[in-house]
Amino acid sequence: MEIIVSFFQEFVAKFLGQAPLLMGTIVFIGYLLLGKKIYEALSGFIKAYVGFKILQVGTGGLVGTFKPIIASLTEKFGLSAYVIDPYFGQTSAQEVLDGVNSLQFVGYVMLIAFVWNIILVAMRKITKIRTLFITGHIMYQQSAVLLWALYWVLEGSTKSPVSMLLVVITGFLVGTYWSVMSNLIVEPTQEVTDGAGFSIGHQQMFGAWLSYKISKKLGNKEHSVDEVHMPGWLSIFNDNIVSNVVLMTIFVGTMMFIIGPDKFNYDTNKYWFPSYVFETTAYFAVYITIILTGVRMFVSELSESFNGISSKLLKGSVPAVDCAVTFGFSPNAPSYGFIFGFIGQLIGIGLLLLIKSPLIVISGFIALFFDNGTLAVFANKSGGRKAATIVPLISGFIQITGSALVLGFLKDNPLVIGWMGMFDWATLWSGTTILTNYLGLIVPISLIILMLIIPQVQYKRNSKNYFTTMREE
Ligand code: ASC
Repeated sequence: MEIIVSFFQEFVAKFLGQAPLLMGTIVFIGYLLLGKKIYEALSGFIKAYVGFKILQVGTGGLVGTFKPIIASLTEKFGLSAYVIDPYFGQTSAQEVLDGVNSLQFVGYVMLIAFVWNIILVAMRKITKIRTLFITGHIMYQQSAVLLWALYWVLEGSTKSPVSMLLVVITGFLVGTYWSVMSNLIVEPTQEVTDGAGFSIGHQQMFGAWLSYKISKKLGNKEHSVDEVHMPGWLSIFNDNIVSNVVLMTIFVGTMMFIIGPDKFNYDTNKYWFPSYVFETTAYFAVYITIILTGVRMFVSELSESFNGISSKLLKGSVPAVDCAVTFGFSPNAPSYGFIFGFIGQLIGIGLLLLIKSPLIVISGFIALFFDNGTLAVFANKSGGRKAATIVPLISGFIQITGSALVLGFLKDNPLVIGWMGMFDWATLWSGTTILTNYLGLIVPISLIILMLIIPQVQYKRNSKNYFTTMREE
């Protein structure tokens, strides 16, 4: 077992966790299955690889530029607290599990979950699961955080290593979540991406589905955030570069002025503070444009070549990939998500301060932007601008309050510095952890069974297109 797990961990770290390599390989195999020449398949590999790398340059740039600004803002107000950010969640999990000699069990959880996902897809005639979750870094994060949370509420007081029973149940739980939730979001993702042939494998699959569904009632999808046709001089906002830069200059620029010039490490020989602020906020549009370029490149390869896999190898199956890929289909929605998500989070933080909550939770950029940005993309598709405003506002509030609730059960270990904070983690997993604290292992076990019913209901409702077009009628 040890050897299998260490081999698998290596496979995750160096292959599954390296999205460009993984995507390139999938494209390569897909093209070969479609009967293309080897040099055509190779050219597809290169474009998918480079396309995904470009996407990562964009997302990495956004995180690198804006994360420190959010951090300085909270520092300015003397808020030191738990941070909701996937890497803060992951670090807490690693530290706590390492403290009880159990870090290696994260690999076991991930292996069980991955194999379980493959089995569910292989048996898709019965299980109705079509999606293979392949976002490697998220697979690790989620396995680690869930193992930590369930361990702490069930076995934490023993201070002994995680029990094998819990490792196995967590593995099945995580694998069921990957399979069921990425499968749930197939149809909405097909609508959002105009049938690009992939699904989302990330931290807000349930949230994005919910967002897509309730947004139908919240607004009009014809009034898209990407087609704002303003009259007169306002028509400059019709361009997503202009609107992103203006919005971010007002919003993030204000934050930077509040933080003050002395807190920024910029070259005063090259910049006045306002020109530095403008350059920083303009980077938002720069990175969004980079993301769009990368997404277009890799999606066009993936959607064509995956036909080879879904027609020859795993009939009617789709890969579930990083949420940032959807940003390429709605360039304005992520900024709506970020801005209104931030306001929602501020209201949440305000509430915690007001009720003198024993613990304060503060925003991290990744949850703020990637999570709410994704929810806004799905909201916009079914409910336009109005939904893309309301959904992130509510989601931001939930991210703070839901995370504060679960941290109340986990904070007694001094190694804990934060929680994931993404929508599914502030709702589904926060709730599961709290219920497990009171009711025990029966909660995760029941959740596995309950989740597996969802694809059956989906299939009943849409059996005609379920394994073919994957689009709602
Ligand atoms: C996460 C996480 C990241 C980002 C990235 C968004 O949850 O761990 O690195 O979101 O996947 O593209």
